[in-house]
Amino acid sequence: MTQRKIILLCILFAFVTVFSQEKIKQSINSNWQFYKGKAQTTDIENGKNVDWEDVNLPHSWNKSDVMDDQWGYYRGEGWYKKTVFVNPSWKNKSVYLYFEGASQTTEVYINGKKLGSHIGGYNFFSFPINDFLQFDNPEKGNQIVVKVDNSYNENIPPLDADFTFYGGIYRDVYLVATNEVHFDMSNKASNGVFVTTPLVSASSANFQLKGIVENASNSSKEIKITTKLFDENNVEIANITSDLKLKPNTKTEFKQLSKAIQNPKLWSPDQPNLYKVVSVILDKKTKQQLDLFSAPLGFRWFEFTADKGFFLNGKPTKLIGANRHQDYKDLANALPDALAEKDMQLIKDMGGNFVRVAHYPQDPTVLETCDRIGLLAMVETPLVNRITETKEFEDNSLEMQREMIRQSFNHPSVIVWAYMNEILLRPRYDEKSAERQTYYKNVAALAQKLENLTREEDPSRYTMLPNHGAFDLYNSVGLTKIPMVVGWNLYQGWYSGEFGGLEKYLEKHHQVLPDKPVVITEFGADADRRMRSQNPQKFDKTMDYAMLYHKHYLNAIENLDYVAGGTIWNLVEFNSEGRAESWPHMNNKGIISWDRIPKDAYYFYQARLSKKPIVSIGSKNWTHRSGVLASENEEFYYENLEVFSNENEITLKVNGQNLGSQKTKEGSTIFKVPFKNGINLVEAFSTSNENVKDFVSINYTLYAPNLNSKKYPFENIRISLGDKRQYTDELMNQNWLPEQEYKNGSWGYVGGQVYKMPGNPQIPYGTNKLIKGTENDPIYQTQREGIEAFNFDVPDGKYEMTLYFAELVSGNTREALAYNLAEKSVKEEKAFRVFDVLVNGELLLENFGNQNYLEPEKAVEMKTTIFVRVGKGIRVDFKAKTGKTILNGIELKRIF
Ligand code: GCB
Ligand code: CA
Repeated sequence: MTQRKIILLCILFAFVTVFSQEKIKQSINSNWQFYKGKAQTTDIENGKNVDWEDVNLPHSWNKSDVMDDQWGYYRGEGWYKKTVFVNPSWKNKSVYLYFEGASQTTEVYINGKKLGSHIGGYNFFSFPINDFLQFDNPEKGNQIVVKVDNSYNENIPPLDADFTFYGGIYRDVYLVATNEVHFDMSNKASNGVFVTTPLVSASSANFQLKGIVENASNSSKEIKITTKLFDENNVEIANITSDLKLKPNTKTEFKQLSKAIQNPKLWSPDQPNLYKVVSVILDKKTKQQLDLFSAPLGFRWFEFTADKGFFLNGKPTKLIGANRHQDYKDLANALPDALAEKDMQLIKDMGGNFVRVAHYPQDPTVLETCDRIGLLAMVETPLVNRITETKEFEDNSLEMQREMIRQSFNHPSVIVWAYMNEILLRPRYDEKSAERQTYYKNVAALAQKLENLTREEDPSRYTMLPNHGAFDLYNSVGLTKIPMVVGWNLYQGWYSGEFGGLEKYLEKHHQVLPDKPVVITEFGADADRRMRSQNPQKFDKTMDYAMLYHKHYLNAIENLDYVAGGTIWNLVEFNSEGRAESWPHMNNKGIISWDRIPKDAYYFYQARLSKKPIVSIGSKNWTHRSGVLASENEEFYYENLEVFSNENEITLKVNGQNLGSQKTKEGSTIFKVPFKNGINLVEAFSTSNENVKDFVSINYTLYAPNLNSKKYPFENIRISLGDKRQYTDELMNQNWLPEQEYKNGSWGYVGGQVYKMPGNPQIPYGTNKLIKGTENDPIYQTQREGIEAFNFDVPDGKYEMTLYFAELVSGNTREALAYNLAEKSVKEEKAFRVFDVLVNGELLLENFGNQNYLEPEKAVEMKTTIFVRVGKGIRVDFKAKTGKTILNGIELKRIF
């Protein structure tokens, strides 16, 4: 070997040792056995009386029972079992078993001995396992048994919330092995070293490390900790060393402060410049490298003010983004990391700069991604709606907050630690009772403890408490004074009042609490992507009403200087098993669907917030539509089509024809578009740059108002009774039209009223009850009561007609939903109705009603064929015998 080669090799070796001596981590996600149910630990260990199912992690046992027709989902025990084979060389290492999360209590056994347990469904946890492993018989391996339980527990938050408490080991699990001398692995599953930036300005900055080194060996050690800072090109910027003497079996604290770094590259959402902190423990005697710690470092400073909002690195910055729930269609909360990463990218691509990780800490990928792509973040512990006034509840709450802070400490994206969401929404005890007052005091006392703990754990960040819109209550209980920033979840124009109530509410905050910075931590409106209306109404759950809502809120957030920012509720649709909705079990306020398809509101925000040129045609995924012409002589059906864009002017082409150009205003412009029957190609582009464009093909079915039209020959039609919206059945891409009154030559109902459920003042018509036996709940949830007839003036021929019924009055009382304060539980009288249905004078259903087919809240669909002769058309008569007649939907199809 030449000398040059030797030098080269040495350099290579030095490089490799600096970067490769991190802890050994092995995920052990594959090939677990799972059993859902109660069991004895010994039976699980011996495999007796247990029907195993093969699963991989991440895993949840609530993937399907949260969406079925039964209320409730499995909340109980689940058992996992796996044999792990540890490297024989690990005998002289410290080995840990590390969980990124399991919901909600976990007990772990190894080789028949209890290893430990953890409380809480959303934080990481780990255990040292050396004393439990066997190394003598490597082929035998080590049996790990994990019992997870997601039962309700009055001492574990969250007690009650508008989301589903899925059970399972739903994040990654690892084995971790380190040398006996290592950075602390027993500090709440954090990485044992905490990085801060005591001084930061545009001209200079420094950083500090605080941590613990553990010596798990039986001999004393002399070590050197070398910490280096590298920039994005891996150029070394700073270097700190400390010498430590470690006694056998001890933990030793250390602290390092760097010199000032001149002109640091600052971290911000626009320029997420990340440095790398790398610390290495060196054995001074053997020169062996023992452990390595690494963390991202972003130099940034920030401030919340009560009059001018938020500042990042000295610049006024409006925080705008979204909340994120962690579940996904068909996966429950057990998502691959890539999907968590994708959600953050969706906020980024929308032009957002902020995420509220709510209502609980999430997968580590979330904050890793925020650091890297540039999103500011707030994270919170899941104390939601109410507390339990016990020492145990308090201890668990404080411990969760402590775990959260330590585990996510080294993420430059994090600027706020929060706790308690809408904690006064469902207080205990009678409103006027003395116990209620004591309860409020206890809530405030717990808040104060969480606040103190947070400030002590991390004085470098802000604290926040997000409340529901009951200003005076929170203020009088003291919850607006305790945190550094107050968050309000505001739904004016949705759950309550009008849009303008938002500004009034914020103005009140500003007047009464002139020194308290404010963020709108939630705002949103349900948007069922299957429902549209050209005349949207509050609470009709159409995509169109939600658009109006978001437009108002974004303007308010941008225009009010003292408002630091806002986070949309929610980035994504999420499961809330107990929700009665147009889409049962779902909260569809997400601006992206449960399977991550953006809705119009997403494109609207993108047009308003993104700096990239955007042109997006609205309602892109609504590809099959219907329209009723004013007369059969017309060629086109005119409908509004919105284009979202941050370009100045948009040109629209429909079926190759230029429809002209329109200026955009506040991120959008609405064209009145002539649609022909059949496929329409719509193209929109920026007038000044044709390459910034979008296109969509929309299949229109046009109906002539007269069903005997030669120009638009009748084929089929679907009508939802008691409804004002258009509905799309997603399975078949079929449209349902809103009802209309019968006119000669056309179709429609005769007589009756639109059904409206008592007890929910917000729903403009229909009900929100879950209708069993259908995926098309909205068709059944709306109804015409007391209907006398339904007519189709179709030409002669053979037809198939389907009638859709559901008894909406059940006599069951369901508790009003917690988050909807206007909703009341109403005890309904059980309905009793009997009626006949006649088709063209002949009895189709005799004495139809609750005593036979019409069971409460169940879909009843009935098909019949009709031969129409001598120009009589179809006349369906409904004749009441007892109670009122009903009809929920009707469909007609021509056979020949
Ligand atoms: C809220 C809650 C959130 C709910 C949301 C809603 O204020 O904080 O958990 O999901 O309202 O959609 O009702
Ligand atoms: Ca209906």
